[in-house]
Formats: sequence, structure tokens, C-alpha cells
Amino acid sequence: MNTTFKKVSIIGVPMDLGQKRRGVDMGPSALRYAGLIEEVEEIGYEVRDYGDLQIDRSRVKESVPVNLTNLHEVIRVSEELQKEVEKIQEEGSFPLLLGGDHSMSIGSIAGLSKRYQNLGVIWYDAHADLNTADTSPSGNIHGMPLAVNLGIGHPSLTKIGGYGPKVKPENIVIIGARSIDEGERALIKEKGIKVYTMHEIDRLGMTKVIEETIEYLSERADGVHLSLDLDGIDPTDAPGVGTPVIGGVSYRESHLALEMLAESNLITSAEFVEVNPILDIKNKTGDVAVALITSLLGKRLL
Ligand code: EXY
Ligand code: MN
Ligand code: MN
Ligand code: MN
Repeated sequence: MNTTFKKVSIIGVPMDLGQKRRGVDMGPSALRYAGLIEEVEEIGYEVRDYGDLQIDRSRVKESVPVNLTNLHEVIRVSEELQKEVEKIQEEGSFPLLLGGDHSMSIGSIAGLSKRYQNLGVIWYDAHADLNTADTSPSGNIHGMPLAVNLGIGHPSLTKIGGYGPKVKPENIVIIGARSIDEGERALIKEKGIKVYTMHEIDRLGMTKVIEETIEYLSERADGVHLSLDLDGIDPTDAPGVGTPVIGGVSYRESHLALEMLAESNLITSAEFVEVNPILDIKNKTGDVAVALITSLLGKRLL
């Protein structure tokens, strides 16, 4: 991360309405129980934990436009998260956001990109999350946030915060993708989005992938947000996720990637999403997430 930050501010977003499996709302608790606050303090940061946003599950019966499940509550939470992220940035703290499903990044990036006109985004994920209501096979909004941040999708989502698009296609790097839908593939090609699928990671190795990512984003971005979906990591190392895909990045490779990002001084905010304790084994995925967060925040063995 960027070494000018001395404070880390945490918000939990127990959002589970961007998909249909229960349990991802417990992700923020799992990370706290895995020792997140203590571990980050141990590195030397002042930590402020603002607790969790409230999610209103009673709204699941509301009618929504076609293929946009739970749209209205996703919008409300996104607007709230946007404002909370803006407050953290005004304090001069590093925003560390805990999911919850990946639809939360609609709100987080709406807050972040008000400050950074050229926000870079590293999307570490098995999926591209570039669907719209027209292309989505599921209607789940957690498969759409990157498209929304590009200004593509339902206007009630793309205009959150009163502006859009939030991110330029050339400021995005997707790492770890191995499950890409047809419409997403077309969008990646049309927009020229930089993607390191598992094929490129296998060929180049993670060191080269991250070196290239750092070089690419440092040439164009004024801040870089790491949006890390735990399903980017192989399910053997991170089983507690709702949409696991075999053949992912290992824990060691991810650990190295985040240490290199820490050394780059480039990262100005981060979110760790999709931890689902109900599907996990003894909070293994929560432990992995906390270990990766500490790597990103500069923890070293010696
Ligand atoms: N591409 C599939 C869909 O849109 O339904 C699966 C998306 C899973 C999204 C996870 C959170 O990264
Ligand atoms: Mn995702
Ligand atoms: Mn994913
Ligand atoms: Mn290491």
C-alpha cells in the first residue's frame, strides 16, 4: 500500500443480496474473528473499525427490473457505502472494506473515484464481473459491478453518487479470471481491458504479472484500488466462497502478489469480498483473507 497512510479504517458490508447463497453476510465477522484488527495494529497502523453497514433483508420481496435481483437494496447500500468511503478518505485513512458479496464494489468505487479522477482498479477474481442485466446468466448483481463501474448497466446503478462512469477501461487490470461469460468476453474485447487469465499467470508466473500490472497502472492511475474476490484464489486454499472455480491462484502466489503490491506503494484502498463462512472449513478462507490483508499492508517476516 501507499506508505503515506498511518491509519487504516475498516467498514464491514454484510451484503448478501447481490447473489442467492446465504452466509456471505457473515464475511466481515469471519475476518474480525480471524484477528484482523490485532494483526493490522501489530504492523503499526492506527486502526478504526466503524463496524458494519445495515442490510435490510426484508426488501427481498420487492419487485425489480428483469434480471436485477434485489436491485433496490443494492442501490441503497451502495449509496451508503459511497458516503462512508468518502468520510474515511477525508480522515486521511486507508479504506479497508470487508464483504459481503462483490456487488458492494459499486458503492466503494463510487466513493473512491470521486477523489481519484484516474482511479486504477485491480480486479483479483475468478470472474470478470462484467455482466449486465442483458448478458447475466443469473440476474445476480455481484456478477455485474465492474461493468457498472465502467458506466455500463442499469442507470440506477451506473449513476450512483450522481456521476459515472467511475473507472476508465484502460485503468483496469483483471487478474485470475477463469470463468468468463460470452457477453463479458465481448465487452473485454470491445473495451480493450487488460486481463491476466489463469493462462497468462501459468505462462508468465505471478512475479511478471504483478510487475507488469504495477508498471501499467503507475503510468496512468492517480490511486489504485485492490478489489480482491476470495474466489480468485483456488478453492483448495479458499473454500469458503459462493462461486468457487477450480484451477485458481494459490495462496502462496497471492501472498507474493500482495507483498509486491505493498512494495509498489501504489495501492490506496482495498476490499476483500465473497468470504462465506457457512461454506468454509474452520474459517480457513477468513484466515487467508487476513493473511493477505497483512501482506498488502506491509507485514514482513524479518
Ligand atoms: N458470471 C456469473 C454471473 O454473472 O452470474 C458468475 C458471477 C460470480 C461473481 C462472483 C463474485 O465474483
Ligand atoms: Mn467478483
Ligand atoms: Mn468471483
Ligand atoms: Mn512472503
